[in-house]
Amino acid sequence: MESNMHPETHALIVIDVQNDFCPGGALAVAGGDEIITGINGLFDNFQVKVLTQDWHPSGHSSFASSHADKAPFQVIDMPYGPQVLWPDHCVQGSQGAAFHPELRSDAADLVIRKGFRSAVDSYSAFFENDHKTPTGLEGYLRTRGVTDLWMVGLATDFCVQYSALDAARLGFSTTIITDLCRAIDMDGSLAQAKATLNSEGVQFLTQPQIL
Ligand code: VGL
Ligand code: ZN
Repeated sequence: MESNMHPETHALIVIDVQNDFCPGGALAVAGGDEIITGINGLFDNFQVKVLTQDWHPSGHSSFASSHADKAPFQVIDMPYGPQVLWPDHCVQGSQGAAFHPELRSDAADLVIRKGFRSAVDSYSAFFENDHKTPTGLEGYLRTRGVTDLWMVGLATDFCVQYSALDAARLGFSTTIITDLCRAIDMDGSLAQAKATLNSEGVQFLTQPQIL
């Protein structure tokens, strides 16, 4: 066992490192592929490894194309609150929904899919955007005795942020490894995310600080 191996109470949570969020993809995040080598290295330091996968049916309600006269990145009111509309992305079974081919996805213990209900989006790995419907990840982590989460992936200001906020609120000690994330950053969303995460007790570290 490596000397810098985390205990089995710690989990690495890799958020949405999928083709559509990487350069060339339908909802590309700038530099999204730059984090993959670092994430691959981290798999060797964690005994609990979870990947999330954004996994939408075609015609999903978060797609601008599902709404008349709406364009990507506009915001609409859904029954559960405001919802940003996105280009069609991560359609179930598509190449865009697949993990980036360089990600060591075979190393994962669990792949948790989210956003598969047509009427509600799911940014967080724990709850859908109604903040009520669970994905099941909390139960998985608790039954494995996990208490501390280390989060990396895409995008810092959307799925990473909402996953980390829910994790902290559920009582997990939660750290975002900032240099192994990349942001969409629309209308100041990254600065807003950092402020909210700080106020909810989520910690920020960089990969060199944890190795
Ligand atoms: C994400 C927008 C839409 C993400 C997923 O992974 O951050 N963002 N779906
Ligand atoms: Zn999505």
